[in-house]
Amino acid sequence: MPPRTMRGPSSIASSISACSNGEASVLKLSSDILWAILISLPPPGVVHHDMNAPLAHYFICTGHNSYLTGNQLSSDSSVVPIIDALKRGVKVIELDLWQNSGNDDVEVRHGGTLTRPVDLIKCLLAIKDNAFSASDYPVVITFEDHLTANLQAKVARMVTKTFGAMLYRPEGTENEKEFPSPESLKKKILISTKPPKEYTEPPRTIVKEDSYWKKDKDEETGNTSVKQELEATDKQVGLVDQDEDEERAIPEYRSLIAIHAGKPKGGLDIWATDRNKVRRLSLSEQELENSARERATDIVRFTQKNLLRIYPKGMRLDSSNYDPMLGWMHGAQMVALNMQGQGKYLWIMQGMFRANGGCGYVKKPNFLMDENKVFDPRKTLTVQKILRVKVFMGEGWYSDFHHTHFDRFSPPDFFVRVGIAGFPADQVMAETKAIEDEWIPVWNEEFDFPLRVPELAVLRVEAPEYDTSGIYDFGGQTCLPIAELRTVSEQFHYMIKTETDSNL
Ligand SMILES: [Ca+2]
Ligand SMILES: [Ca+2]
Repeated sequence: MPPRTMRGPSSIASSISACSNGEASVLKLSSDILWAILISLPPPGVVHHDMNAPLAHYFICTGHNSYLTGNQLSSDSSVVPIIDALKRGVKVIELDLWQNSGNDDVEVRHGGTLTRPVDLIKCLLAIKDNAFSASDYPVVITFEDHLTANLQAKVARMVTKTFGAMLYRPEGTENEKEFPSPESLKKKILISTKPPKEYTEPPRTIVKEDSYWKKDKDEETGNTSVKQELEATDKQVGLVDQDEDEERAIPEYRSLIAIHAGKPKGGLDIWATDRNKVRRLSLSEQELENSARERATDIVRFTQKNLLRIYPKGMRLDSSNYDPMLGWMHGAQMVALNMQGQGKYLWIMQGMFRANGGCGYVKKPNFLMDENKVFDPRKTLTVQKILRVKVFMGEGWYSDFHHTHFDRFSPPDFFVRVGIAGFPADQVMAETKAIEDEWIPVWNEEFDFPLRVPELAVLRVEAPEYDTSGIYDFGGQTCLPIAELRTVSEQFHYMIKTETDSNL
């Protein structure tokens, strides 16, 4: 999606393409403060969290419908967004598997929509080649599988052949008491999906595609399709050797699954934990919101051992996003955002995953892992820290943008929005005054942000360009994980390098 420009013929994208590294430094502080920030933010690539805890102890950078190039209804499927995501540190890739029109191969597409497919094998090869470009820590592929047993067998062979020794298969028992650590899974690929046994009785046949809205509701329950499968048996003609292949297919496919997904059956509580096995549960943002009202501590307890994935609700056809904080503050490891979108929630996610060297895994704060005193996100908390941010000056626009990009007849009028994304009580945005007609504005304003949960807080900085019309040009933004910033003096100072390849 090209960046939305507020007005004027020249886009931010074209301004950016003139920059050698694809981003521009548009806000800079003086050289002594530059030094301060260099020692206070660990450099990219330096992993400094303990990586030996089970996977459930980490927030994992997660994409939703990773294969879509644009909106959720009619855009193309392609390996390009998968490769981009992996290069940006996404470590959980979602693929929706469907049979192709010839019923003999597997393709990846957004079922029930007009999105065009891409072959599964291409996706697998793209993942294989790019899985570890951001870090060596493991990549999880979540399959949303709408396949017949024959095709599941085909997927099993394809996955095994493509990844070979890279594929992590749990040893011994199928069910693990806890997940392995990212450290022990370096350079490994993990498959996560529902085990086929749960929904192969009655025999699995061609499944009618759920409509997108229906799918959203039933996506992860695994029991959707049984009724529909029965209804669709008349479409079964053309499948060969169903029974024999099916028997072979199930163990083959099942043995691929490193992380079992699904909801407990038989009316059991979805948040029930089992001492002897761990699993992955997947909920829409809406389902999480609803459940969090009554079950907040149960969710936090669940996520101490099990994995929770949150996905955007079905109404987000434009690939927009939701606030990832709700998931994170309940311990959800895989908060899946549409990576092809834009906007503040994606920026916040990018800010969060700048932590820990940008390796795609951020250790959850200790308070979320305390089994004795389970954290209750609904409780009123006291302020732990006050973050003081001084917005000093900005520089770099003059060389990075055309001189009439912002205002046609005068230099630009930048102001800065600065604030906090995080725990609801910590969320706030403040603004500096606009400095009129200055390419190198000096604001020199200070802001104090009281933080109740500094561990989850992300500093947001945006630099809009003011206009009397009320429609502001985008001048740059950045988000930084506050947990990674160390105090270097009585005051916090930031040299802020913002990115101008996004829109407000
Ligand atoms: Ca102006
Ligand atoms: Ca202006």
